[in-house]
Amino acid sequence: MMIRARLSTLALLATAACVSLAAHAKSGWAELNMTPGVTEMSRNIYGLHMLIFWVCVIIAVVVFGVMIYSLVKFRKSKGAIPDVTLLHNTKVEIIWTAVPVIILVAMAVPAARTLVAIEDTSKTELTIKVTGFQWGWQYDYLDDGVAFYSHLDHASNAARQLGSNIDPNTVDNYLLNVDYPLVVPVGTKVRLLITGADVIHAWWVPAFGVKKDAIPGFVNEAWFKVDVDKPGLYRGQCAELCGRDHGFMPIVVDVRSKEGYAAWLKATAAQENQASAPTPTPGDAAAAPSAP
Ligand SMILES: [Cu+2]
Repeated sequence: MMIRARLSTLALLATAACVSLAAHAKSGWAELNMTPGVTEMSRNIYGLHMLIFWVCVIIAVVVFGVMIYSLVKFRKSKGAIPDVTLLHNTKVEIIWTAVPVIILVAMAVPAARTLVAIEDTSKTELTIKVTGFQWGWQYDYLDDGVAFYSHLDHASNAARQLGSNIDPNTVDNYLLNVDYPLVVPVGTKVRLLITGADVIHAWWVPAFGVKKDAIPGFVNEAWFKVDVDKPGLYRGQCAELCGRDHGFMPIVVDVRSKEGYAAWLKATAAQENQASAPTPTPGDAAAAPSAP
């Protein structure tokens, strides 16, 4: 009776799992998986992830298959009697040691190759310093003298306030939008120098396959090169719990055509120069030492 009750509970759980999986299948399997992204590197990472996922699936099917078959076929109630001559078998032990070692080495080779490529920041064409702070990001175009802060956008910030009475569902890209996105050109190897101003943050944009810690006192490097035919807006978030407003410091990257980027850079540089130009004020004149 006890066993039958347990079996029916198991069957119920299995049915529930199937139903929830079917519901997900309807909304698309892609939602459950990593994104292949929009860079060659993100596709490599995705390919590696799928390769190792399927290796794990095959191993699980074989191992659990043999185990379940043995449990059912040779159970005590069927009168199975252990064969003592099978308690030790050197040949079998060598096989089940060697096979996993070969599989592990075979997986380590492509993984190591991809890891080395991720760290290869040579021949970059554009360098941007990224500083995480509580709570936002600062982008500093080191070669072009353009720098600005990027915060959570106004609409999300208003809706998130306690008692705002604004339905978050009415806000586009709620908590995933910023006032000033990072702007980069397509088809360009962009190097990021990532650091932190106060505590540890992490700059994470899944579509680029980039996730790097922003640590005060350290400069971490990362790079990405967006496909020429994939301009657009890409979103990410801080990926290191950094304090009260950790959930309110999203990342938006605006990937533009090379011409579009050049125009943006020119306009932004002009705007920033104008803003920082010293303008004499009456107060300054009064404070200046007067001629005797
Ligand atoms: Cu954070």
